[in-house]
Amino acid sequence: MNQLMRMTVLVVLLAFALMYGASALNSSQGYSGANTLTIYNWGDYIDPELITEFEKESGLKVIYSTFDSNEAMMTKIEQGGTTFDISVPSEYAISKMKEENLLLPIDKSKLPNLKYIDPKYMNLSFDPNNEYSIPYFWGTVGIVYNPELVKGIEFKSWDDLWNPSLHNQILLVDGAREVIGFGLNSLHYSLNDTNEEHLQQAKNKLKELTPNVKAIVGDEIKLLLANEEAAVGVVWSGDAAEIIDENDKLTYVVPEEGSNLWFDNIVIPKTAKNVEGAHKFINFMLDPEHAAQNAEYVGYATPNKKALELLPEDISGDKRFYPSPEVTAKLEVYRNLGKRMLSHYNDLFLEFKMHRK
Ligand code: N2P
Repeated sequence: MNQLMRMTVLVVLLAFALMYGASALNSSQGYSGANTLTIYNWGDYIDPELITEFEKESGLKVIYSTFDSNEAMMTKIEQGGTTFDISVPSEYAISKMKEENLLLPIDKSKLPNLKYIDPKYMNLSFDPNNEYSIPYFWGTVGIVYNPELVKGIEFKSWDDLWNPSLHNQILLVDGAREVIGFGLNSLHYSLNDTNEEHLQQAKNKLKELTPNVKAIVGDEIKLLLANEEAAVGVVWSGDAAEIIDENDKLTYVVPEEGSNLWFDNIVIPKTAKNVEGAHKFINFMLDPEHAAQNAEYVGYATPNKKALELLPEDISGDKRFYPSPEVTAKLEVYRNLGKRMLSHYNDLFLEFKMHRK
């Protein structure tokens, strides 16, 4: 080979390497453009058929990835290098992301289906006028349990989790606010408490729960409980609904000391490359037929009034998953406690997790 040919081969090889590198980057970091829509959602939080249908209807290719906590999602978006067009944070995370300038405003003129949302889920304090977020699902945190395996315990109170007969029988949702929150609630403190002494008390009380805790897990919590691998779980309401759907021996309660009421809304992160497509997707999910299909599939409570009418009565009338206003009035919504306090909650949760090892 003469020198010129060698050079040409080298240049061609280099060009291929660059092209390969760029496409690898595209798929791993969710680069999107006019023909794609990049969605970053909670695990098990959409009926996959709806994604296929949206792709057909819009002509967009959906690139889908999932997270299992608000904290993980926020860290990823804050770090940059992603191009998510859609995400679904909970209320305190929306408030924090707004503060950090991580969200784009929603253009409501592009959402004709917004009229189907029940006004009681609009204009909540974490996002006045829904400038940055549109209701997706709502729910509670509570205890799912198998009465056959817990010898008469009815789980009226969080304290029932500490019953010594539950040795190695409890699975916990892997969420810092959820676990520290029920620790605080069990002591009759608010789950937004920032008093250091109360937080230490909650952490110490949680440490005493350790012998009863079998594992702290993500979405696999549903399979484990439905298969009776453990008798009790601290879970989000819709996960409980799905578990009970699989195994109707189990039931779900929200303890009487109080618990968390949460709202997950769809947002368009600042990283979006397809803002037009993001609005199309939000409007698609607001369609009552789609919202009903989605609620039936994932088990969570829909804020879409028209969709609720379309759901079978055994779902929409189930007070465990659509609690009455009297019950929800007693529950607390997480407040955005600020960056420092949130990382303190994360540290306390980590300490609790380490204590188990
Ligand atoms: C779905 C998780 C629900 C999120 N797997 C609760 N905010």
